[in-house]
Order: sequence, then C-alpha cells, then structure tokens
Amino acid sequence: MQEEQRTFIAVKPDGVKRGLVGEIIKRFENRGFKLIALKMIDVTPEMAEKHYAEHKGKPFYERLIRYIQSGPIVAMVWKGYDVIAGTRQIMGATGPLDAQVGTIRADFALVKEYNIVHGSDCVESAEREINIYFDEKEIFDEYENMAEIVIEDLG
Ligand code: IDP
Ligand code: MG
Repeated sequence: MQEEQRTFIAVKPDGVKRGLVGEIIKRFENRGFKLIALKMIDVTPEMAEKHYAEHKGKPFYERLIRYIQSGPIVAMVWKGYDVIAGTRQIMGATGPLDAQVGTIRADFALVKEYNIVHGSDCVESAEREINIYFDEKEIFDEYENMAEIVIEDLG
C-alpha cells in the first residue's frame, strides 16, 4: 500500500563541494518526487548532535559530527508516495561498495564515511529531522506537481 510521506534529504558537504547538488536533485525529480523546501546552511554543533543522536558512542560518531559541519549542506524536504524508501533506494546503501550500481552512493561516493547524501530512514526520523532544519513556514506543501496530477487522473 503506497503512502504519501515527507522526508528530510541533505546533500552533505562533500556533495556540495563536488558540485553534485543538481545531479542529486535531478534523480529525485526524475522519479516524480516533489521538492517542497530547500536551503543551503552551515550545520551548527547543536544541529549535528541532534541529527546524529542515534549514533552517539559509535566509533565513527566524532568524525561524522565533524564531517557534517565541514562545509555548507543543501537541506531539503521532499514529498511523495513512499518517498522515504524511494529516496533511500535512489541513494543506495550507506557504503559505495554495498550500494547498487546506478545509485547516487555507488556512482559518486568514495568511501562509507563520506557518502554525499543523507535521507531519513522512517516516518518518525523524517519528522524529527525536518524539525531540526526547517520551520513549518519554510515548507511549501501545497503546490501540485505532475506526479500528483497523474495519480489523481488515474484514480
Ligand atoms: P545512512 O546514512 O545510510 O542512513 P547511518 O547508518 O544512519 O547510514 O549512518 C549515518 C552516517 O554515518 C552515514 O551516512 C555515514 O556518513 C556514516 N557512517 C555510517 N556507518 C559508518 C561506518 O561504519 N563507518 C564510518 N562512517 C559510517
Ligand atoms: Mg541513517
């Protein structure tokens, strides 16, 4: 059963530095997902710690917190049917060698630590992460995109 959801996506600092913002947005737009919020920001220490709270204590945690603050990110909210699983499918598994060829991480990431893009993994983390990075008034929930028009037309 398909479900309309929202998810938090970020082009991480390595993705921004490598000029992959357009490539990443294009892949999600091509699928028919709807971009409803976007901004470039520096992640603060507080945002980084909140975002990655679940990984606190893991061996890669300190490096992850430094990495996400190592340059601006492009923070986004995307909406669509099964957008959480769909964007994670397009991103691929965490490490480039585990990710399927054709996914963003297999095609562009060098190593597991620096893997270009973030996407929420469930409805609860999506809402939590959206609230870390966005005010509700920055989110443009209302306009229709082609995918919605097609779904409406086909009933
Ligand atoms: P995800 O981004 O695919 O959801 P998570 O397990 O939530 O992966 O990990 C968050 C981020 O932490 C990853 O995207 C990656 O940058 C980093 N990371 C995860 N696992 C490892 C690891 O085993 N070694 C080094 N970095 C890792
Ligand atoms: Mg994760």
